Amino acid sequence: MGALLDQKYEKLFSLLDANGDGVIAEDDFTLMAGRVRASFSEERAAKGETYADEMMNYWRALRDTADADGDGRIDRDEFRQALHQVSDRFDTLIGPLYQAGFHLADRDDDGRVGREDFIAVLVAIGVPADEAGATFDRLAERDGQLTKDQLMTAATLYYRDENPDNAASHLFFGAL
Ligand SMILES: [Ca+2]
Ligand SMILES: [Ca+2]
Repeated sequence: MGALLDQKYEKLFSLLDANGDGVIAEDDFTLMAGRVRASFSEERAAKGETYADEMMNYWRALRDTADADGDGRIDRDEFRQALHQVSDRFDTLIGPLYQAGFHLADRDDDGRVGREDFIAVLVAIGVPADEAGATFDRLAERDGQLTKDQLMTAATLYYRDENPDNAASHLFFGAL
């Protein structure tokens, strides 16, 4: 695996280790799911639930792939190896999480997401607001809206792509 993918997976690890204890475990996902729910009003409670459910599905896929000794904890090395495998099944294991995130941010269900709503979702999973805003600005159209296709393309590249030219995707979760 190349250095760029390693850097991106390291970034993901630091976000997913929400309680910062150096391993990824179910409590990290419970914590993040709670933050996402807390960040969005009643109006989006159902979408927040779906997003939290997809987060847990993602966790289970990681655990089933990575946690060879079954202790429920995934360290950095296990995570890197597992993510490589899980990424090969992006459409079924990871894609649904990003789709749920998009729908959560798409407040009026018109298939486009504005800047503030995009930032709110990324902030809820631990990305600083200024970096989330920069991500949006790199990905969105000039009219200030992001489509699901744009989001899914960037997400797919994040997990798989090693071409340094695709910086808008590589910097999805902020600086590497
Ligand atoms: Ca942790
Ligand atoms: Ca919208």
